[in-house]
Amino acid sequence: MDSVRRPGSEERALQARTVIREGVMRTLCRQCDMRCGVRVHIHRGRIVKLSGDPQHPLSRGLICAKATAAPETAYHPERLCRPLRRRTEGDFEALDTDRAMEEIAERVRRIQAEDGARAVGVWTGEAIGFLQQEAYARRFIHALGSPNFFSAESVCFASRHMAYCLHQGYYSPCPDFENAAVVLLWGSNLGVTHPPFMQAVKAGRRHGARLVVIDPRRTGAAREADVFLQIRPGTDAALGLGLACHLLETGTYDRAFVSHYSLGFHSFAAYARTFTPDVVARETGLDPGAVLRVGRMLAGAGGRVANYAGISLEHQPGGLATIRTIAALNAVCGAVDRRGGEPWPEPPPVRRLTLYEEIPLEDQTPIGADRFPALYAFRKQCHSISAMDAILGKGPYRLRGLIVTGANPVLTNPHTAKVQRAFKNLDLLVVRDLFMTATARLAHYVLPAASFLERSELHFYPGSQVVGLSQKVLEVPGTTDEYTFWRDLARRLGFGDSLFPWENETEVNRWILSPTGLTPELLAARPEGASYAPGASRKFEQRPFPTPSGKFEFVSKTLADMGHDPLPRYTPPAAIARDDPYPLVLITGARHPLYYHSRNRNIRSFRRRQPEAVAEIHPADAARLGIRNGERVRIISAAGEIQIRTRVVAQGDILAGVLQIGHGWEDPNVNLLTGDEDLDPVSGYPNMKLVRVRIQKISQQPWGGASRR
Ligand SMILES: Nc1nc2c(c(=O)[nH]1)N[C@H]1C(S)=C(S)[C@@H](COP(=O)(O)OP(=O)(O)OC[C@H]3O[C@@H](n4cnc5c(=O)[nH]c(N)nc54)[C@H](O)[C@@H]3O)O[C@H]1N2
Ligand SMILES: Nc1nc2c(c(=O)[nH]1)N[C@H]1C(S)=C(S)[C@@H](COP(=O)(O)OP(=O)(O)OC[C@H]3O[C@@H](n4cnc5c(=O)[nH]c(N)nc54)[C@H](O)[C@@H]3O)O[C@H]1N2
Ligand code: SF4
Ligand SMILES: [Mo]
Repeated sequence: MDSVRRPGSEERALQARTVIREGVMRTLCRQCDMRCGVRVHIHRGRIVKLSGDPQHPLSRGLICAKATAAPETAYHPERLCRPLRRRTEGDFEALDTDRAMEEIAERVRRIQAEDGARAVGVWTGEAIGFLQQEAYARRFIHALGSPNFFSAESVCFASRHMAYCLHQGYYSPCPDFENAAVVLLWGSNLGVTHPPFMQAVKAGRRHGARLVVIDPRRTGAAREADVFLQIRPGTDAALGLGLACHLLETGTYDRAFVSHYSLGFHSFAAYARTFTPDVVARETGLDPGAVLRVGRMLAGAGGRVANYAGISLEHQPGGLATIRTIAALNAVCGAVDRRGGEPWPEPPPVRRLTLYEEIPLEDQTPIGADRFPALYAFRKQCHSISAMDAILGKGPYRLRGLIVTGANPVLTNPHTAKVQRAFKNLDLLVVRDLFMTATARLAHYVLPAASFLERSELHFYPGSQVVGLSQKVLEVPGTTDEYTFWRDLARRLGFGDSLFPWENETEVNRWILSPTGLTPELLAARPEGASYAPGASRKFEQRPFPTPSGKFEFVSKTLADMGHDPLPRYTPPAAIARDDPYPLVLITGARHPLYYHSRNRNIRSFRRRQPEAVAEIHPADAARLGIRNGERVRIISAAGEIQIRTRVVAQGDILAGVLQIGHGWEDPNVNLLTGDEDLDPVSGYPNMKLVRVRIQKISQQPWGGASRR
């Protein structure tokens, strides 16, 4: 986002209305997916600040920097408040909402008449999350008759969700950090990415838990760890199997669990036993003594082991198998559904907004489901990377229209150049956003969206099995919330009254909650949320795992039937040859505490603190290449190139041969370097963490010279 005032954004701070004029409203923060409890302080009809809500069971008063920026975002002078339509000249003109919606409906109708409903898709992003707001979009596109639902989730946690489901039939998004004896963070800097989880880890450590951090970079979490395993990128599966090997060889695994409740243990054990300390050291580059220390910690933990795998493990061509080794290690340790381990969350007994059972559309060829059937089978996600091919006419049929909301795929999807080419090839691109983003600039219509402070939605906390309801705090004329938008479009297309019958979000929430006995009014009075199910451990003793065999499956027949390896197998990262054109390994997207993907770059105080993207580089690599700290360099991959300033980090902060660059910046955009071919064979995930690159000096460019932005 740049600072040029664009049509549609107007000095509109005065028009934004708070629901109360004075006082404090308690709600849930949605600046990230944690949904901490927050207090919104309102003075003379304006939000002045957010503070933490000490009564909230997850966050307990915690609030992070990102949340404090919410008022600045809501009142931002660049915020869109009128729909925009692209003119033939290429620029945008403002129009009223009713007109914009009617034109969009007309263009959807036309594509549908010419090529069928499946030529239209929707794409949702992290900003609206992967629950209720996303479900509106799924419901809409399904009701239209198209299976083509895409979302940022298919490069986010869908892979780990699938990996765990393959073994045990559910995913445990919130390990019991607080009661664990050992916490293992695999490529996850929790203090930055999930602050309330790190708060729970710290509470656990006060009760004696030990912390192991596995990362090629010395992150904030690594600095606090009892053991920091500075692993070679892409080799975590070897470590996971090596730790399982230690438990098997020393007879310290959970024999009762594996013999009564699992399937395929012997095949897995035979394979894991080949990951001897020598093999693990060779693959991972780790000190065998440190790995042995972790093995002993696990052996003595009595199953109170909390594993948390971060996104890096998924953003690799062997990512799904890596997560599977961690799920299997969990079972070998005896951590499955136990206090201090990884609980099996009860799903809330609510109504579903999605229509997959009512309107099965498998016969409509969901995009990517032929190549990555597991992604569709487990997550009902179409493959967002294959969408580009379909738009460019290289899919099973052409995708002609796309409605994007809460996402900025031009910056966040891999292979930006292709995303741009594809989006420019669409007959209809509608983007709903708060700001004129890189993606919105390609749209035919840009619609101003309501921020999280301007809507009310349910949130389910799987760790505590509590449901909370966020409150609408602000109203910004000209914007629409997600529900209102989909309902309006559905009505214009003829299925609104039957499938979007609720008058507003409160009525949707009432319908969703109806089987629970809870109501929106009751939850509004309890900002700390209400329990929907009591917690219980070792539920597998009473009922089967929700897997095809009813057991914990070390070996997956489901995968075998799809033509994949039934065992979680380690694939070593591609070797680097002497004279390799791309001799360095680039990790992209380590999270920054102030930025959220492409968001928050227009928060002035944040921008002052971190004005641009930098390439972290090891001092030995910098010295070898003659690169100084702060020097601008060219980074080149097989997919493209960027220019960026370097940050030569301290010895030990990153492994030699490895670079790191954050994502979400428009210039330089690291996704110009990520390609879309090196995909995980099961999940279809792109490679965003083992990207092979080289660095070139920009000759004679003075340090901090003319190109400083
Ligand atoms: N502030 C902030 N918080 C966020 C986000 C944000 O953008 N900003 N995004 C949110 C979202 S959607 C997500 S998905 C999560 C992601 O949350 P996490 O998964 O916790 O992400 P990070 O810790 O930033 O990133 C990954 C770490 O993995 C390391 N790594 C890279 N390759 C490897 C490898 O091969 N093995 C191992 N062991 N480690 C490796 C990197 O060095 C980095 O430190 O964060 C969420 N929270
Ligand atoms: N290279 C690289 N790329 C990555 C990653 C990486 O690690 N490396 N991580 C990937 C991951 S895990 C994820 S989850 C994706 C995230 O990818 P996206 O979901 O595309 O991420 P955001 O940049 O958060 O896009 C959110 C957009 O929604 C807008 N927005 C904010 N609030 C609202 C709202 O309330 N309503 C609506 N309608 N819009 C709103 C914001 O202005 C922003 O433009 O990025 C992925 N991209
Ligand atoms: S961690 Fe920060 S941004 Fe995320 S919900 Fe909590 S306060 Fe909001
Ligand atoms: Mo994500």
